[in-house]
Amino acid sequence: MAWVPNEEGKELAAPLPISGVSEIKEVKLYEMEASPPCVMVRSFLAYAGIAHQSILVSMPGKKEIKWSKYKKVPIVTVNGLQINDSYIIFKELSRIIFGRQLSESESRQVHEVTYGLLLAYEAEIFGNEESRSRFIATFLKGNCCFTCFIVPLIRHMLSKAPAKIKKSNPGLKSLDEYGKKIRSEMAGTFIGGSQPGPVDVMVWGLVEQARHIEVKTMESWLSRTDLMPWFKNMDGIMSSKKSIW
Ligand SMILES: N[C@@H](CCC(=O)N[C@@H](CS)C(=O)NCC(=O)O)C(=O)O
Repeated sequence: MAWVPNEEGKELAAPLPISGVSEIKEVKLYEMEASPPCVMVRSFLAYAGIAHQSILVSMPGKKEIKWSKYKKVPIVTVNGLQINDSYIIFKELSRIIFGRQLSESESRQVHEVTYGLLLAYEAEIFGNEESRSRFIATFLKGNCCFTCFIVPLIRHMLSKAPAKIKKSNPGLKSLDEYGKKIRSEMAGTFIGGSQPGPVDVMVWGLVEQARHIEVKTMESWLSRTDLMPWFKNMDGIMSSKKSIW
């Protein structure tokens, strides 16, 4: 049967016909370098040591994903099969990388990071003029030739983002509420237990994105939510992996 890519937030019609990392022949990641969900997915590939080709998608035309019905990033293709949305990408790749289905609570946490923590973080950084500018500086990599007209356009779009995010996610909680919940659910040294699980990599990716664009939002969040010791352990592990930048 022909492969059917998923819609945002929707499960795949069928699982990837791949059961282990050794069966992965080719991975392409369509992304924007500083986009938080793209950074999370890139972190996961780095964590698992899966080589991939990065295709930077340029705004506003997104010509690199003209072929796709789904128009957001990240998009991943594994052996030519397309998966959309960091939530589904994490769920699907977790099965292959960890060699098991995620537990019900892990799946819920992966969902809560994509549709909670990540959005609360975006609403916070895009609601602040200085962090918006820092984001734009990194975001424009890969769009250089359009820089002149793109900067005001993206600046305008991003300034509207917090209101848009809150309107489409009326139940969105504060960054700290998500952090405290994660802290209270930690199953060991890591969120996933004695070893990192997918949620550890996702949250590390968000903190790393903030560090890369030089905003303090996540660093102070780690202190306020008592997650700094966790982060240091996770950062130690990620420093032994291929850089995501
Ligand atoms: N739920 C999706 C959200 C993806 C998303 O909103 N991506 C943004 C970049 S951070 C995008 O592609 N925006 C362009 C657009 O919406 O046209 C995920 O987690 O992957």
